[in-house]
Amino acid sequence: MEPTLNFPKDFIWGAATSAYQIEGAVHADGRGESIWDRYTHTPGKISDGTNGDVACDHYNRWPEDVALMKQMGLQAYRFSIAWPRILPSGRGAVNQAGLDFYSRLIDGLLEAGIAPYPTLYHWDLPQALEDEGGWPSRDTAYAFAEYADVVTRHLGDRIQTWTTFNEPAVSSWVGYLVGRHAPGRTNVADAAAASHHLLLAHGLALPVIRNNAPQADVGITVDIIPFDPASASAADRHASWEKDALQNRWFLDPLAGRGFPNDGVAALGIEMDFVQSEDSAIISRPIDFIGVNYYRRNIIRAESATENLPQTEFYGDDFTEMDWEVRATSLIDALYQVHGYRLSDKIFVTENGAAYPDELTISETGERHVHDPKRVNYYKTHLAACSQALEMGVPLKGYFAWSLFDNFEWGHGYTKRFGIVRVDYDTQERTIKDSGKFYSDVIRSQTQG
Ligand code: IFM
Repeated sequence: MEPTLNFPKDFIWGAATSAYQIEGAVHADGRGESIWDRYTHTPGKISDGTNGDVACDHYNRWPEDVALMKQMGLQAYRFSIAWPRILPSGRGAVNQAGLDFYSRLIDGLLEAGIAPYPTLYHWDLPQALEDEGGWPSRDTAYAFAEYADVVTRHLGDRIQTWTTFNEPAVSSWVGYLVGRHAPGRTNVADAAAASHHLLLAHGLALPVIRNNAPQADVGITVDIIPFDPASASAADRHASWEKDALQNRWFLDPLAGRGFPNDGVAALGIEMDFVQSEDSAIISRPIDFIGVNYYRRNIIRAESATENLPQTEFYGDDFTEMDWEVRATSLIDALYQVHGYRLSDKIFVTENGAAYPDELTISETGERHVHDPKRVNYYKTHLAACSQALEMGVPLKGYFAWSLFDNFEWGHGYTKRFGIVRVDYDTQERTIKDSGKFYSDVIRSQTQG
């Protein structure tokens, strides 16, 4: 039986991308170098040896891309602004050509009847700021507030929803602890300091954005991974809780004014001497919405399992190409966890989607198709979970598919396709996949009549 979807008529239906993953044109019109330019051009960092130099060439093809969004019936487009296009050296001299690009894009979206949902930071720190210490340095938080000021002063009049950061957990832990993302550092104290300064930057930017764009909602997007203990043993529950502390509560607790969770701090085992007394009040300034990115849950088994119970919780048999379990019910858990903080009465799913190795087929009559039944099913089940979460009282206001396009998937290069629109990287041809058509049908059925 098909799951029923029951969304309110004013629910926002969108799709998401980010600057470095789609724009290309990394040397155009005065753009400065970002940490991702430096990282991708360092041999051995990206699995297929590629980079975002050209990506989906969205910088040049945006009019065609906006037309495609309109054709698909999207109501909102979540994209990110590349800091190095606006302030090539991170702070100081403003690059008007960079602002003009986003201004044209925003005008184009508005003319097409699509609401622009810009994010100020989706991981592409100007390299000049990394050279001065990057996110582990407190100065970077103040530089971000200056950048937010420039952007919202110039573009703020046409935007109703600003997001400060996308997934600070990834910037901190993957960029500065695991080193699998730019800038590729591997130091726990640096990573923790980075996480704090990302949150501080968010808090510092809030009044700046509100001042420049008083009409707009301002919020932040976190990536939530629900962790389930492998058994009911104390060891597994403790291990699972610790993961939750560092991935989820590490960001939600400070936003709620509670500071970093004690169990997370204990797990890291470092001095948190970069936290100043006034910071908590800054970080927990009120927000108008919270964005949740959800892809998967993880089952946690304690490492020292000597006193452990037999495993009772197991993964299902459905995984995406990222090796992430397909589990729509855990999206409800993620939304519930965030809702429990009562950070705001508006929650958006700002990313949700799946990578699969789909193929382009061309029919005898020359029609291009991408049949991606697994991705269709992913959206079907996860949208049903959203509908259920709404029924259960989660104030969900919108959903953004990740991603509008196949694009540069960070350390995986172009080997993982998340798009509901296929991109042929040789010709830059776009083809709406079956999942894109399915999503359009959902939008139509939920908004009309
Ligand atoms: O591609 C990324 C995106 O940039 C941030 N959230 C997760 C996606 C899939 O890995």
